[in-house]
Amino acid sequence: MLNFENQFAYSSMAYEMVAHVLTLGYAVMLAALAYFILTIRTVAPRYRISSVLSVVVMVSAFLLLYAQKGSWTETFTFNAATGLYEASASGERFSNGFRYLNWLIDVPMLLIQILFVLEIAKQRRTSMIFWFSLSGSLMIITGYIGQFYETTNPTAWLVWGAISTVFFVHVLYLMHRVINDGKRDIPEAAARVMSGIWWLFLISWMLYPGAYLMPLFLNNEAGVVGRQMTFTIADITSKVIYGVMLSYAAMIRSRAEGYQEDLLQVFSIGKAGKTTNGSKSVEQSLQAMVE
Ligand code: RET
Repeated sequence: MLNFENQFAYSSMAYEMVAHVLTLGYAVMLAALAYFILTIRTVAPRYRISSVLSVVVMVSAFLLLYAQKGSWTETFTFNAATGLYEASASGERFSNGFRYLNWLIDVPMLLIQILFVLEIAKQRRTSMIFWFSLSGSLMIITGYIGQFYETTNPTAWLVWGAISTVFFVHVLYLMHRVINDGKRDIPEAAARVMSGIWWLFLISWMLYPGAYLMPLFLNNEAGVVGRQMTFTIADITSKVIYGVMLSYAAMIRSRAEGYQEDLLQVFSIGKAGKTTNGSKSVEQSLQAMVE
């Protein structure tokens, strides 16, 4: 894959900005991985699948972004004669292709995740899982093919991008409908979080086609830095902030349904002689949960 990143030589500033922004990307994924594991017990068991899916997304994104940073630093080396970072002698090329294959895992996970926090009938959930996975995957696969033509055949690049956009619009349509229907029967505060999630989703997902089209707007060093920055911002919002907001909505729903902290947590705090609510004994707390 001959992405436009391979067409330029970079000033130290541009080279380092890309290296830093890619590092930020995978560092955030690792930090968020800890967050999703540590907060899983703050939601009732029926919502935990959402946190589990966030964990899956974080692990794959961490590994991919780590590899992506390696690809950048291996592809370009400093040339003292020109004072620029240029393609290294190894012949290694920089490719965004890894990202697309990572999305193939993450996109269906992110779309399916919300179905476990909204109120939705089981049968409809199954059909939504099917359509989300199908359209989401086709959107990525067609965009992935388009990437191969980025620098060699602009028409093919744009046509595949347009085909991908058709599936993207379908995903947006499905998501809009599912959020609108699914927030009706949940507590007001959780419904408000869901409305916020819709806007976050819409804006963050639109950044990806923007990054795809970057060579059209800025076919130079600045465009390369801009594309990698856009990808990182999009990754942090569409995966991490989205996941945090979903777990928050799940927390509100859990509390509204009378869910208290997990049994094990009550027990371990109880062992130290204190209880979560300060007044009841461990036995009383456990008894209350059983009832
Ligand atoms: C492509 C190709 C050009 C047209 C469109 C695209 C959309 C990509 C999207 C990707 C979302 C990725 C996410 C990843 C999270 O891990 C494929 C760039 C419309 C929307 C959310």
